[in-house]
Amino acid sequence: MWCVLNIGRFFTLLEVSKLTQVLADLKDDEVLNMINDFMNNSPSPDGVDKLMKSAQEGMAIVGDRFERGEYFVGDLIFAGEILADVIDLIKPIIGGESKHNIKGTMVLGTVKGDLHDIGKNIFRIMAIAEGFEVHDIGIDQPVEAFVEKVKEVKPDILGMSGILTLALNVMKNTVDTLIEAGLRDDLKIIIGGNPVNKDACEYIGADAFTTNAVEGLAICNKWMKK
Ligand code: B12
Repeated sequence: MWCVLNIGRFFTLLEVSKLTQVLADLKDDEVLNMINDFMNNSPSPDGVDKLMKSAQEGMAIVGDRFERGEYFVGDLIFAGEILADVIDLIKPIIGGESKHNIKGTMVLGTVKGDLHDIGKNIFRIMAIAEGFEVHDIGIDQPVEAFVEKVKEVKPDILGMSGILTLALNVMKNTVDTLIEAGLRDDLKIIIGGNPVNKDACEYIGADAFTTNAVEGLAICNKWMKK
């Protein structure tokens, strides 16, 4: 009941689990057909949130199959391409024109050693649509690149993305270097991606963490109201 009511007109519980499954099975045509149907049926914000979560669950299954040796790197690449196509299709409802008044400024990037950028890009699209000025420095970015950009832009928020476990140490080094450079005090830091959690957040010295772009945006919005 809960799912059917909250998910929007078309995207029922059944379709959500089906999306997870067809994405996990790398059935690109079926995934894109489902997304087109979704877009043609007045999607609600809640529906978009559920879609995103089920896509993430599908990708987690792809990752599990890769770990078990059932999928190979080529399958990871293909899964990434399918998800990128999904993001393109839903961009009109998760993104759009930036709001007229800039709500805040943000530096964003994926840390050194990590090439994953789909999650970061989703967050960027949403943050821009929400009225943030986002300086996305890209993937595989060393500590110095973050520090230099923070020095240059003086953002309200720094967002670091990392999907590999190794990203956590790079995030910590970045925060430590920002402290040494005297750039930490006026900066809010949020970390996002698969391996982040409360312990990692404390270890890194970030202000917040999330594995969900919608939640991340809500946190950033709250910071800008204070
Ligand atoms: C697709 C994929 C790839 C693609 C990425 C394509 C791309 N352009 O991003 C490619 C093929 C490049 C790839 C490569 C590799 N991958 Co890979 N990959 C994945 C996979 C299947 C999906 C990742 C994804 O897009 N998820 C969907 C997005 C939407 O979710 P997300 O990233 O978590 O983002 C959401 C939130 O976290 C949040 N968010 C993300 N960033 C930020 C930032 C901020 C500031 C905020 C607020 C929020 C936020 O918003 C998003 C939306 O809600 C994952 C499995 C998984 N469980 O995630 C493995 C996975 C991450 N990969 C893995 C591995 C091992 C690799 C390789 C080492 C494989 C190899 N042998 O070459 C390489 C490493 C390359 C490198 N140096 O980075 C492992 C990582 C293991 C680990 N613990 O470190 C995983 C977990 C698979 C597994 N289970 O083994 N991969």
